[in-house]
Amino acid sequence: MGKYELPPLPYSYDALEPYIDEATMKIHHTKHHQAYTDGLNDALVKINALSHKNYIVGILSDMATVPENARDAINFYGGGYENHRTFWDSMKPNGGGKPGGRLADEIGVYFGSFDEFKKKFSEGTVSIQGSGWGWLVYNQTYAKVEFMTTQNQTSPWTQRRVPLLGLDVWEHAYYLKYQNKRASYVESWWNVVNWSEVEERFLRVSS
Ligand code: MN3
Repeated sequence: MGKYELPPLPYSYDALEPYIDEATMKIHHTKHHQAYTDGLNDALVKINALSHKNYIVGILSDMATVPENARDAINFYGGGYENHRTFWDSMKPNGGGKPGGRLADEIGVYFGSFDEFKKKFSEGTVSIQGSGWGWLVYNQTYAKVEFMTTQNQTSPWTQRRVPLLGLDVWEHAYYLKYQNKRASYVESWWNVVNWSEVEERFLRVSS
């Protein structure tokens, strides 16, 4: 595995306006995501990356194999690297609406309805103490979709869950436009969700 590089955004910095502003997107991508990417590369050097050739998702899925002195760093920077990659791909201009197909059925089965899912996701994510992420994940052991939150940059992969949709509620993700109003940010964010991408992810891991 070579060095990780900051993945390009699949749209322009102002593409998610007015829901997520250009300045926030630019800083979030070029400064914060870059810092996680750099931190991941540094952490991999420390553990001798040659012995950990898997893509970061494979490493996060099997943290017990990571030397203890680097586990926190891999969890944080590796999680941050991969979480943000998932996050950018989970959004698009003119997004929003609802999922269709088999994912819509699954959400109906496990959350009751799309509206109940949305309520659970929003409330659970808004109420994270401090920094973290809200997730729609796939639990491959029980073959079901679930909502979960993680603290800081911990990835669902470390808990044997496949991330399908993730929402970053670190203040750096919304403070410029929404200040302390995390709930307003979360409510706006639904307008940029890229459901077709989330559906594809679900189909890849659930069949
Ligand atoms: Mn972030």
